[in-house]
Amino acid sequence: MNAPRPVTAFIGLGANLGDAVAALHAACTALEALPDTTLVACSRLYRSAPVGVTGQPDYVNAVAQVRTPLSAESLLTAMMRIEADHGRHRAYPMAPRTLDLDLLLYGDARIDRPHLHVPHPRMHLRAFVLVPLAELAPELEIPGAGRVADLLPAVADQAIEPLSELT
Ligand code: PH2
Ligand code: MG
Ligand code: MG
Repeated sequence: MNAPRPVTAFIGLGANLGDAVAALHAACTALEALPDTTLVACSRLYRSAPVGVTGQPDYVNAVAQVRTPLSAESLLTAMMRIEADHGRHRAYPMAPRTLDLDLLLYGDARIDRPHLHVPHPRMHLRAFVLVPLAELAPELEIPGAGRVADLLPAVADQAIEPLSELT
């Protein structure tokens, strides 16, 4: 049987509990270590105000681009293992987290399964996804939502800033 053809996927990284910067760096390293997977790029790290929840610490967010022969399901399973390795507990929906990895895009696939929705259904509404993604792929078309750079103005009111270059 032929080896599966590699796909370009984008993964959103976030954390707002514990050493978030260290968790995001470690997550990028762990993504690169996945079978036959290349970490093509990782955006800068950003500090962002929590979206959709109140009374939580700011998040650190980034986006990683990988090239992988793993299926979307296998990639998701591997991402959940990386979250668990970093002490992720699912206390309640939207609870502060030590590491959150979200599969944003898997090639140009549109996937709707109970635990896997690709493109991520809210990614085009969130500055903490679009701003780091625009650093890597401003011209990228999000299936069903539009071009990344064109979606930025609508989220310009959401607080987000790059962390110092030294982190
Ligand atoms: N993740 C959430 C909910 N809200 N807000 C920011 N700024 N960054 C996140 O990663 C984030 C969020 C649920 O996963
Ligand atoms: Mg998330
Ligand atoms: Mg998640």
